[in-house]
Amino acid sequence: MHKRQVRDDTTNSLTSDLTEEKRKQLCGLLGNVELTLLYRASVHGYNASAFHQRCDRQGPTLLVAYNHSGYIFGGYTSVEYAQSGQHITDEEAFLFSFQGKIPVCIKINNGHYVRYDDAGVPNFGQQLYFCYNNQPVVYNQGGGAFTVNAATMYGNDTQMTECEVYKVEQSSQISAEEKPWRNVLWTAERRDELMESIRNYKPMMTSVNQIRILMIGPVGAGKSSFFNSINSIFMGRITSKAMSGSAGTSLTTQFRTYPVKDGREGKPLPFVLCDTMGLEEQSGAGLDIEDISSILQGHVPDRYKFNPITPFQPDEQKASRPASLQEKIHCVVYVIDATKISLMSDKLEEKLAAIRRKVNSLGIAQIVLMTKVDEACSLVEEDLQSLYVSSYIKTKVQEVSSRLGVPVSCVLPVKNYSQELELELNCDILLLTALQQMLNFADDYLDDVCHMESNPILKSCC
Ligand SMILES: Nc1nc2c(ncn2[C@@H]2O[C@H](COP(=O)(O)OP(=O)(O)O)[C@@H](O)[C@H]2O)c(=O)[nH]1
Ligand SMILES: [Mg+2]
Repeated sequence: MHKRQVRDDTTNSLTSDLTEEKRKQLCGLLGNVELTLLYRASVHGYNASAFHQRCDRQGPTLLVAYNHSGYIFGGYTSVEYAQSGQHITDEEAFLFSFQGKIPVCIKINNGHYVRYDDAGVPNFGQQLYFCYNNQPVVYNQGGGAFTVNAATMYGNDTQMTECEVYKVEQSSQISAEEKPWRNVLWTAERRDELMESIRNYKPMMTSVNQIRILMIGPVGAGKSSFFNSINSIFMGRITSKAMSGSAGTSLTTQFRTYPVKDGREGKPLPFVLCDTMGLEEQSGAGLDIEDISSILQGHVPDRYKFNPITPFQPDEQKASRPASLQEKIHCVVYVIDATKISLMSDKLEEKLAAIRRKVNSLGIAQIVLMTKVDEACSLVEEDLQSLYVSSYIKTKVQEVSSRLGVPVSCVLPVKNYSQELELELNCDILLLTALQQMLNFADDYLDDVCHMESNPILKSCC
């Protein structure tokens, strides 16, 4: 199904400068939408009246500008142009610019109007004007509505080669790939096989009896829910041991290590899920990079209560002795909400990048757990088995992979148990596949440690 979604609304053909890839990425910022090209300045004219003739009363629109330096940038407004003579409030408005291959979003600042709805040329926040003076020019007047940097947004090059406006509509049909982009066996046998292989898993070093998996991610991403979900699968019923919820700031403030038992009276399983306080954007709030470093190296005890003001102070005696390999983290899982990827702030992205550098330097395995795939795509909400035919989920996986700098193959989409009262086969399969992959990755890490370790005792155990 390779339907071109950029439709022409005129009888004479109107072609778009937007490549298929960029169009998909821009759609990704807006949800499951279709774009229809309404106006192309080089064809219809760079003047305000040409713009209004074609773009007024068309509902939400996306403006895409191109300049001589090769920048592609613009903005979205969910409120239609109508020359109403009103100040327009639009909390959904944003500016974007492709930085490298990725579109970066700048949301409108609180308490600012997106524009004064008059007969003038298109502008965002009465700050960034397109077709300024009815010329192929972009003009940044400055102001508080958007935090714009003209250098990063369009390379300070104000000469546009094109300016396009697209009508944005919710897609009536959900785009699906013909062939799944990952193969999953959605059978009860597969679930049992995964459970069995996790039960029987043995870390490849005898000095480690349980793999320690650290979950890191913003508040509300679904860290606690992932533990609850895995625990539920092995308990055979829905459980909620780790407190989960949707509170704005971090509900989990303790470092908790959660072992999972194989059933009520069962043996402990060969992994421990470590749940942390959420990552908050601001420094001095939420989990700090120093805290994470201490956790990674095995210095933070279970139930340690984080203090967002001061990072973890290791007990001097203990810190002088390196923690054993069993106490360290063997796999880091970045838990990211699929519905929030495009809106991830630069600050959070930077914080994650700093953590990733730390984790890389220690050689620890890393995985992205992309949660809430059900909320992200209605196709998936209806039927979880559509996950790997959903084009939208595919673009989200690609986006999170490039924003976090991890390979696509390390991004594992899941749906956690959230409101369910009973276990569900498809949910189980995705969750167990993710867990199995974490154990595989941890094995790779231990294998590396084994090779690097000059200690003959450790060597002998491999
Ligand atoms: N629909 C849906 N909701 C989820 C999923 N994962 C988590 N949630 C919900 O998101 C909210 C925050 O989850 P929580 O696990 O507390 O996030 P944490 O802050 O990362 O520990 C809770 O209300 C969960 O029920 C998911 O995969 N799908
Ligand atoms: Mg939590």
